[in-house]
Amino acid sequence: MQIHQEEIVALNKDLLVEHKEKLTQLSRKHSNLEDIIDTISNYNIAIPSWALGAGGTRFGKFGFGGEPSTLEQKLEDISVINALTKSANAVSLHIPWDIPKNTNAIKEKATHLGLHFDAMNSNTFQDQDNQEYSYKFGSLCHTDKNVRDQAVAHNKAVIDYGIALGSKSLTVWLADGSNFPGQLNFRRAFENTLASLKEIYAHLPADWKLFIEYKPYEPNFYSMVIQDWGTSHMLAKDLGEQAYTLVDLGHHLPNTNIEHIVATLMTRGMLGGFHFNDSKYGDDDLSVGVMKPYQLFLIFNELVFGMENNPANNPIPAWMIDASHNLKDPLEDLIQSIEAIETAYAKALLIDQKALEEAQLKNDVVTAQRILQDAFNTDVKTILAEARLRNDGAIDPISAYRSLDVRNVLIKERGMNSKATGL
Ligand code: LRH
Ligand code: MN
Ligand code: MN
Repeated sequence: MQIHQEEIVALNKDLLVEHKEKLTQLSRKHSNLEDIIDTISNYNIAIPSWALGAGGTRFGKFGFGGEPSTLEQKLEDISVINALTKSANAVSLHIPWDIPKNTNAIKEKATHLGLHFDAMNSNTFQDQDNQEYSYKFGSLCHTDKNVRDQAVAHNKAVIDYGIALGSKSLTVWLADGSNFPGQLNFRRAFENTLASLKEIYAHLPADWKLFIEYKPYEPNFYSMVIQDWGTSHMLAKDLGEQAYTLVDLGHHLPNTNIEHIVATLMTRGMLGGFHFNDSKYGDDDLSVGVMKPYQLFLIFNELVFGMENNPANNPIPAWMIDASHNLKDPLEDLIQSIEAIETAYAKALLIDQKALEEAQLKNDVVTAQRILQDAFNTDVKTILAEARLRNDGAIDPISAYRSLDVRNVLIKERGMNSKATGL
C-alpha cells in the first residue's frame, strides 16, 4: 500500500477554501505565524517499529487485521503515516523484534519511501529462543559476568545493525531491578550496569549518541536499577560526552513535574531523547495528549525555551512516539499522537516569551499564567494543517486515511490474521 500524491491533492481540494480563510484570520492575530508554520513543517517524530501492530496487556490482545508481518511492510505503514502527516520520516527499530535480514535492501527500501533510521533500541528484557543465558535476574546489572557479557554483546550487535542502516544513536532501556527487598545489592547492581555500559559506549562510532532511558517500576516492582533521571544522568556523565538521558513521559511516578526535569536536563545539555505517550496511572502508553494535554504543553514550553536558550549546547532531542495501540487502529492512533504533539509544540511556540520573562521578573504571577493560558487556548489546527499542506500532506489526515480506506486495503493485501512483532 502506498498513497499517491494525487489522492491527497484531491482530498485537500474540498477543504482548501475554508482552510485558507482561517489562515488569513489567524495571521492577523499572530505576527510570528510564518515562523511557527515553518518550525512545525520541519518537525518529524520517529515511529517505533513495534507500534504498528495490536498492543495489548497480559490479559489479552485483540488483532484488527492487515498487520505488517515483515519489516518491509512496517516501513510501508510508516510511509502511509508520513504521506498524510509529513511528520514521520523516521523509524526506530527494536532488535531482535525487527532484525533486518538484508540491511542494504532495507535501507534502500526506507530511502525509496523517504524514510531513515532514527535511534536503535536493544532488548535485554526478554529471553530469545537461541540465547545461552537468561535475563530473568537482569542483564547489564547481572551478578553473573556471563550474562552481562551476553547483554553487552547484544548491544554491540545492535549498534552494528544501526551503522549498516545509517542510524546515529542507541537507546538502552533496562528492565533490570528487583521484586523483593534483599534480592539485589543496589550498589553492586549500579556498578555492574555502569561497567557494562562503558563497554557498550566504547563500541559507539564517534558521531553516535547513547540514550539512557529510566523508569521507576515495571517489570520490577521493588527497585529498578535505572529508576530516575538522576541515575540516568549519573551514568551518562560517567560514560562521556556522547551519552545522554532519555525521558519517556510514562516513566514517572504520579504527579511528577516532568517539565521541570526537562528544563533541568537541558540546562546541562543532557536531554538526548524523548518518548511520547500519555497516561492516567503509570506507563499506560496511551495516545499522546489524551489525558494531560496541558502538561504536554508545559513540557513543550520548556523544550522551546531550552532549544532557543542553549548555552550548554543541548542537541535537538531524538523524538519518538512510544505508545501501545490496544483498541484503535495503530495508524490512526499514531496520526492522532502526531497531531497532539504538534498541537502542544505549536501552542508553546505561540507563548510570548518576552512578555513572560517580564512578568516573571516582576513576579506578576497572574500575568504569567495568562500568557501561558492564552497560548494554550488558541486553536492551532489551522497552523498544523498549513504546515502539512506546504509539504504536500493532508489538511485532515484522519479523514483522508478513512476516505482512502487504508485499513481495508491492508486487510485485503495481508489478510485478517497477519501479526506484527513487538510488545
Ligand atoms: C519500556 C519502554 C522502552 C522500551 C519500549 C518497548 O517501558 O518504554 O522504551 O524500549 O517500552
Ligand atoms: Mn520508552
Ligand atoms: Mn515504557
